[in-house]
Amino acid sequence: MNNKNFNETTITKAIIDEFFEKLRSSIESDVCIVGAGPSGLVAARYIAERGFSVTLFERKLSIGGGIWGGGMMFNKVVVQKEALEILEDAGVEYKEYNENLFVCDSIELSSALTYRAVKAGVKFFNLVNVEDVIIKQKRVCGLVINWYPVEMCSLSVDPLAISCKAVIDATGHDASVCSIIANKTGKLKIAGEKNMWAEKAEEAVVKYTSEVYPGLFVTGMSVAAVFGLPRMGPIFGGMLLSGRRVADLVCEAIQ
Ligand code: 48H
Repeated sequence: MNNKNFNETTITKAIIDEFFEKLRSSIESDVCIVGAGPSGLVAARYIAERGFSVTLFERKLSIGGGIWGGGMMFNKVVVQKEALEILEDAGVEYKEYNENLFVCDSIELSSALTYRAVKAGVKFFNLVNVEDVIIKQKRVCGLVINWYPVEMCSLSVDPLAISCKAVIDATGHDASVCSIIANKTGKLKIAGEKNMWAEKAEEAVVKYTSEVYPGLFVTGMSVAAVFGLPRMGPIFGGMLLSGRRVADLVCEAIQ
């Protein structure tokens, strides 16, 4: 049987054609987000829903960052009352634990946040590492990207570059993008995350979500790293609220 519409090479062409169309249309975006953990996923969805083009780079194979593991691999996620609206908006079910704390399933949360972002039009690139930024006239205006396996194998392969109006560092504890700017420009200081204090940390991580260098915004655990805030442990409301807050700030800045 010779069916040109359904054979191995046609399948290959379908993947290549569609992937390169997605990549080509992401070379210039409104917003680039680095890191697909809870804060990055929430930010991506809410920005895309307001009509901006959003490209999200995640260096791991899986999307969801630290959500999957819950606390110490017990795959349940705790969220405080203030963040329930975001769970409801994503269609995530939760159970009341006490009047302040609610529990949901980490698998459901990762999947739902990812699905909502995809449906909002966010273009995802997993296995892609952001290794540098473009700065012109003292403003971040793009990212330098490469396949993460290139870095893992220490291969000497030059990266590619893409441009955008705003970058969000949602890289978690690493604050990867902010660290690059701190190291290369000396214009940003990384204070370093402090010891655990859940209630204080949850409030502070939302409060300090902000633009930390022209064109560069920070959300999630990266906020704690940049501003020297305490960590909160396995409670995720602050991550969700920080993602929603950074979406508001970015939309206001680029509109
Ligand atoms: C591409 C990158 C790069 C890079 C990193 O860690 P995350 O889940 O991030 P947040 O901030 O949304 O959520 C933090 C939360 O998961 C957590 O760890 C908490 C609440 N901890 C509290 C505590 O006390 O420990 O996701 C960040 C993502 C990861 O998937 C990385 O792989 C990815 O960013 N990433 N992607 N290029 N240079 N650096």
